[in-house]
Amino acid sequence: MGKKKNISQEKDPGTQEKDAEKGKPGVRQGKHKGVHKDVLKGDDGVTANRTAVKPGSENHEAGNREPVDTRQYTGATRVPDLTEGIRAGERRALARGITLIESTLPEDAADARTILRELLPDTGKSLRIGITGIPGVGKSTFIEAFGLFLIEQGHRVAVLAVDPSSPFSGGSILGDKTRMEKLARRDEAYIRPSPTGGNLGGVSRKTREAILLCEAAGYDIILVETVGVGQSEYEVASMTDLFLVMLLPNAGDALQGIKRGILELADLLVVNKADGDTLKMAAHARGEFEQALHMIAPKYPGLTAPVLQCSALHQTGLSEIWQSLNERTEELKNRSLFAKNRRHQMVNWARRLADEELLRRFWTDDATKELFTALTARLIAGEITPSEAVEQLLDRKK
Ligand SMILES: Nc1nc2c(ncn2[C@@H]2O[C@H](COP(=O)(O)OP(=O)(O)OP(=O)(O)O)[C@@H](O)[C@H]2O)c(=O)[nH]1
Ligand SMILES: [Mg+2]
Repeated sequence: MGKKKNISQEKDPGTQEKDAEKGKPGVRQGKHKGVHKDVLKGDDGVTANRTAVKPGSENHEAGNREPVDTRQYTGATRVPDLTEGIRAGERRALARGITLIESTLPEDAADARTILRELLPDTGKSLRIGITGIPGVGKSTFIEAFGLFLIEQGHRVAVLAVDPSSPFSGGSILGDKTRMEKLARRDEAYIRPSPTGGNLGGVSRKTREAILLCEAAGYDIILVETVGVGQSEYEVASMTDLFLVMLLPNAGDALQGIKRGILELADLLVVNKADGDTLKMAAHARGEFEQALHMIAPKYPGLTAPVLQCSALHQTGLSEIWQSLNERTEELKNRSLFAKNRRHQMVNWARRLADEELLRRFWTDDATKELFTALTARLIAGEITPSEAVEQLLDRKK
């Protein structure tokens, strides 16, 4: 572990978040550095005092934190009770387990790893569905309607989100908890706000691990929502079995600014708001999207994604969507693509974690930091080129 620098002062959470957004490497400051407390509505519906990790503080700075006593929210009982509670489907245990995963304190990280390892045999049994679409397309309305529909079919549904732009208070899914009121009230549903880690990699990791815990807790359908900021759709597509892209019924605007790459990842396209004045438009849009899909490479050769329409508001078209997702799943399983996709996802993810850990270790190494400072001075003085600096940095030659 390298020398630690005090960069950010202890501030009110709002300021800390702003700094994190600006990309300042917020590092230790007294006992709570890198961490702030906030009061959140717990997943069990109880307002709990949660210690939250400051957004944007993982990655390179991950090792630069002193432990903060987290037992106030994770409970004095740790690993064995939590694993058992999660396995028994206790919401409170699940919420605490995920909170542990989201923490970046070293002691919590060790516990989180143990829990994940213990629960590994209980994971993997769900259908993981990613949902994306531009703001206002109706994702939240859809998830509430579809979630309730799935519960009626006898399923247990967990809703997670990857939304790196969502800070503590204003995150879409956090607000959605009130919008998904009916779903949130059901025992068969579990809705978790987007993790608060500011960078996409961090949010992605936490969501991936949260999926596993939800599976161990018996949720057999996991819905992962993303509004599609930056690369987040790719992240969600790379952690789910099926990827659903929601679209607005304005056909004229053919692709609605949707990235072409996103359509290539889609297992199903759904034109929402097929109701009232926009019903006709939706039907027309559906045709247009079908045509558009023929011009792009499908996610799996020979398996063009279907295009359906629905009204999340009036709960129509939901059973067709569910049927289509089931048919797609069957098809993928018949072609052995379902398991293959998961294997790929797992291996790619392990590789990415390795990449991140290597970078972190590299940049927190004292000798590297020292040499980099020296090289920076020489760079600025025009004595060496950037590539020479890199060569020296990697070979550690002065
Ligand atoms: N007519 C109609 N309106 C809908 C439908 N689905 C959603 N809406 C409305 O569209 C608006 C946006 O819906 P949301 O569910 O909040 O959309 P979202 O995609 O979650 O939006 P963000 O969270 O901002 O990304 C709301 O006013 C909804 O009532 C639908 O099927 N038909
Ligand atoms: Mg929403």
